[in-house]
Amino acid sequence: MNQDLPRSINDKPGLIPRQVMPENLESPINNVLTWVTPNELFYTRSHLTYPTIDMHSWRLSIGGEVSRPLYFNYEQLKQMPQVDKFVTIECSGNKRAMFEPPVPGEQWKLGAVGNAKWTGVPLTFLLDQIKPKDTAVEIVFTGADSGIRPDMDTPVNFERSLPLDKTLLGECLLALKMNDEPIPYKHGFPLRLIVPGWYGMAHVKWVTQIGFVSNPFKGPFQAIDYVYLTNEGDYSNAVPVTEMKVNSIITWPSKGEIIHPGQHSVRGLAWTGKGTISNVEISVDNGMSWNVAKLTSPEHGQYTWTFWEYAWNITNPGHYFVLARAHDSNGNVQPKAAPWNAKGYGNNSIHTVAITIPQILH
Ligand SMILES: Nc1nc2c(c(=O)[nH]1)N[C@H]1C(S)=C(S)[C@@H](COP(=O)(O)O)O[C@H]1N2
Ligand SMILES: [Mo]
Repeated sequence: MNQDLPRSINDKPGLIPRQVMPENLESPINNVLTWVTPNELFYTRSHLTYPTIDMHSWRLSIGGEVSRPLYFNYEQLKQMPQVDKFVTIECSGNKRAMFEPPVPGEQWKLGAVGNAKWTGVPLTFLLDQIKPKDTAVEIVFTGADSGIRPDMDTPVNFERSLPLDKTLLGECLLALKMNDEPIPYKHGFPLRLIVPGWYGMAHVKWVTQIGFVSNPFKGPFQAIDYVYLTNEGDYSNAVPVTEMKVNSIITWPSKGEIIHPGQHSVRGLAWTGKGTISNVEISVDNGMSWNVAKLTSPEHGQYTWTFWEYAWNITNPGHYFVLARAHDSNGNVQPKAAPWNAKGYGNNSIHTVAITIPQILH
């Protein structure tokens, strides 16, 4: 291309505010070009004001329905065996802004998702030192952040439970590091739970308490939020939000891009909760025909996203719809339209990007 061609304008990198108080920031996903999301470009999702962390008195307690509670300080946790895990975390509200009809809540577009290397103590290393009573049915993880929810009068902490499922707990980490740095304050310093394969809400930040409980946990971040509701306010068929669904996004081109004829590479990311990404297909004719993309990540194991790429030779000017559709190893595939739900979770609809190939005659 030898002529002076108008350049397509993309956003400058930087987090995108979706709510100021509490702070919710979206990742500029089209401009994050690395497989590991840099900490400063990782999205932030917080329900309450940031906690005060006093490292002099800080400790992790493990108690509840146990024969004897245990306490650990930060130094003790650092001395324990450490494991690295690359884990992609997607907020279940990611792509909420694309639900039709619109739903209330943070209007996340594509960037409430990131991939990081988490380093910490395997959860079972700690749980193995505990004797839960036979009455225990779940484990509740409590974050140090607390505040008033619009729908409740008294302050609550951010708390979530996990079932006593050996396989699931065996994958979990209590992370002390994110991408080789102490976990940044906004991402849960000094300790955060990592639940590989689950949507973001399970990965409790600022963890200070782990409690075995004898009844299914019904805290507001478990029983009011993070449930799929087919009808607004009707909890009779509420289904809890757990594992991530198979999903993908096109990171290039971005929406509205002007592209000139020639050889181009459509690029993006794909991930799933359970299993691995087996295949990503791209359509450049609004879904009439599909082409297989190449998976190009340094590794594509479980729990992390994969890069994909598709070589597109553009010859004809016009308006195009570019679509990406990911499949996982459990036979799941992204739907044309994810089931609408009142709180706007789990939107894994096929991502469509409209672009223009201009006709410029010189
Ligand atoms: N203590 C605490 N943990 C939390 C939250 C929170 O508000 N408080 N938000 C959850 C949600 S909904 C998501 S998507 C992730 C976001 O993690 P990040 O801010 O590090 O991206 O943290 C989860 N853990
Ligand atoms: Mo979330």
